[in-house]
Amino acid sequence: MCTTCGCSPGDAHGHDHDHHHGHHHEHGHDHHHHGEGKRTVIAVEEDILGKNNRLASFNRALFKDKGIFVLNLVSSPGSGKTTLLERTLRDLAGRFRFAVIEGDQQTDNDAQRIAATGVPVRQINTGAGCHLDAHMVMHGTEGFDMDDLDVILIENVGNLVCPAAFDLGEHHKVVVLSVTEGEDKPLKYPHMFHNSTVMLLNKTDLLPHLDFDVETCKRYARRVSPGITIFEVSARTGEGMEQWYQWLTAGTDKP
Ligand SMILES: Nc1nc2c(ncn2[C@@H]2O[C@H](COP(=O)(O)OP(=O)(O)OP(=O)(O)O)[C@@H](O)[C@H]2O)c(=O)[nH]1
Ligand SMILES: [Mg+2]
Repeated sequence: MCTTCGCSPGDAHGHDHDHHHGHHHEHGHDHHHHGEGKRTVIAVEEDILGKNNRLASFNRALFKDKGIFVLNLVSSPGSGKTTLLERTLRDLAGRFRFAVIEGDQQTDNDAQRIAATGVPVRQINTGAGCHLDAHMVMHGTEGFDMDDLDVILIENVGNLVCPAAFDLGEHHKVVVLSVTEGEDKPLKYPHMFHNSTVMLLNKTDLLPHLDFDVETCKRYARRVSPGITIFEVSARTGEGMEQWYQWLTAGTDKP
């Protein structure tokens, strides 16, 4: 069980796709019928997310004030977030002033990989935590010269569940799904895909070795998130990255 984000056994039974929109209120009603213990869990969850949302608003105001475009990359572990970042930073070096915030439970491996591109980076280790929250990101930005940045890229902890619930003050969540994970992930983890503006379908260079059906995956993603923008990319070969760069570039225009 996740102890840091309020995930509770009470969350595990079925809810409709929209349950993350105001679901805490609905839970409250539900659990009146089931006893005091669950109401306490709901109260803690409301409190944690409420506090996070206030800090996210603070971050959002800061990013707006400084004119910085901020993306929150989310995915399961190993989908290729850091590899995508490395290539993006190298390919767009000179076009934008970037900074990166790296979230992992342990190690600064990813921060070291980003530092090798020459971009300022802060590593946040969440320990037992399964996601970044707005407070961590607030501190993560402290070492940056915020007057000297165009784009902040946040790599969240590899986890397709909890980061969906935590607003960091970013402009968009970008979900990375690699073709080795199976087409059905958008249906199994709908909140993450529903909350993301873009899906990067990564590792397309591996498609010849797999029976992954790209069109089925895209259909599933659009079922849970009708407006989602999908780019098929390979962070390994660079194929398809240009469309992603165009989308990113468009977002930097008056963020
Ligand atoms: N073939 C192939 N491998 C890739 C691609 N992108 C990433 N990888 C490999 O996938 C593995 C994981 O990549 P990372 O970039 O570390 O993934 P991540 O999402 O940052 O992982 P965590 O931070 O641990 O969640 C590495 O071995 C990468 O080399 C790709 O487009 N094609
Ligand atoms: Mg990584």
